[in-house]
Amino acid sequence: MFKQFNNSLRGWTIWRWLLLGALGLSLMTLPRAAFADGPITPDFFSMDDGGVTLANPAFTALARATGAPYLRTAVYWSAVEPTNTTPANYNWSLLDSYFNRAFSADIIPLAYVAENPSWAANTACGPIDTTNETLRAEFAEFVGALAARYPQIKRWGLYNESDGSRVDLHTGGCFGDTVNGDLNANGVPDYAEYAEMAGIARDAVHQANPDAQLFITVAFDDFDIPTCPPGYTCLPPSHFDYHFLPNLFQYMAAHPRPGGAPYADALAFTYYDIYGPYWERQSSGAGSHGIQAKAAAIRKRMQDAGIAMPLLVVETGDDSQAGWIGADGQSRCLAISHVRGMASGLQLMTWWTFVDNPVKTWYYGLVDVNQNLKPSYTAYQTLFQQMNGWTYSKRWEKNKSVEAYLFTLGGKKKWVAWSNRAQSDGKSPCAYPRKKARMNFRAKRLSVTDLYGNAKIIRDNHAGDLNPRPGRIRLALDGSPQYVVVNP
Ligand SMILES: [Ca+2]
Ligand SMILES: [Ca+2]
Ligand SMILES: [Ca+2]
Repeated sequence: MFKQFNNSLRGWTIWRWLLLGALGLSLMTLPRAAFADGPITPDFFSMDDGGVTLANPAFTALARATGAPYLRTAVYWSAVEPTNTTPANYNWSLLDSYFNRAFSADIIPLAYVAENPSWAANTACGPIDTTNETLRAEFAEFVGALAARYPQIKRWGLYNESDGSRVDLHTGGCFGDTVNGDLNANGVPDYAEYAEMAGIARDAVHQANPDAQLFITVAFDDFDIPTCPPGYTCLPPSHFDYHFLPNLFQYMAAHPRPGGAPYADALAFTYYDIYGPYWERQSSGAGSHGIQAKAAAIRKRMQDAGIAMPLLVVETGDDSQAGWIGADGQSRCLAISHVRGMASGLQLMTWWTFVDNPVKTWYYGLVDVNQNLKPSYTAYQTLFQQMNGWTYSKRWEKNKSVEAYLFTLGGKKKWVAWSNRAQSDGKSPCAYPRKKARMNFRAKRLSVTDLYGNAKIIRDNHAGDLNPRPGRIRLALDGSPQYVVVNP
């Protein structure tokens, strides 16, 4: 997260706001990269609980009505096992109560483990001593007990933004210490201990629930000054270690696990569009946009190390009260980032957060604290309804004019398209209204749904068709994605 976090605790959760033949000249069709197979399903859609959503039945109902089945929540080890004991004696009551609210509302917690108890580690956010077999067993016992107790939960995360380099900022993970890289002073680099803990947690999760998976998490942005890469703007309080992720991959590659088992089933990262232009400028980001460029940068590092893991996003969001974003800009960013993520083969994306946090002056929510729906709420519902069941096919671009993604379902073709004539001034490029552009379709009719779900039919050579040629329909685009079904 690019903003400084000063998370206070609330209970055991983190208060974490924590063409069809597109026609025209100078067209470029880009090849499909290594994408996830199959259609977009509800499993793709997640939002951040923020420590408040499941606590309130009205918020919970609103969250579920977006279509997204997941709410990301933290599980504090320190709250469940404040003193070392056995699972039968854990403090399950708060967690049970919070998770049962989710289950009864047909919501699945996207849960991640955080906050070490003081008996297990010398920091809440960093490593246990992974050279200590007893502590390894205690950690396995805890994670295994969680996975066994909540079999509905199919994805378990390990800390938040583990590459954090500052204990004091309390962002949920601090394995990226750049002072000596060894917060627990056991002579083992903390990135190696994160890998070890992932391996332990993965085994424990799989043993307790063969259907469940373990993901690891990094920010891999907002880099700190000691590790700041060339061309990146690193300003205080930036606090993520640029070297953590490549070090982690190299450790995993150099230390194969028994039987060739992976250290984790997936890698989660956080994404904020202000960082998109940096990733687009990297060689790995050539030809991709925003979140795609960051995914490509991570995949490049995995490839360099000789390992492979699916990717998911556990935070992406934009603040509707930021002057350069606004309510409509937030909606545009939501749709653009998600569709780009679908085209990148991400397993899941999490909108951060579902509810505003005015205490922190964070207005990333789809709803405000009074349960009023923001325009972005409708944009999310529309995105879900439009994309659920559709399979990504290809991207189509008209250089400096159109950015469009083709999805298919039952022989039908749906484009999600917007103008790519964006400004670039160091802010979130996804938010801008963008200059007008046009896209041509070989069609007799188009069903066009706007960002907020307003639908219309455009017939060849009738109102809305900007192309007088029969059999061709030309549609006006701007910065707001439109969902276009060809000959519906
Ligand atoms: Ca124990
Ligand atoms: Ca260490
Ligand atoms: Ca026409």
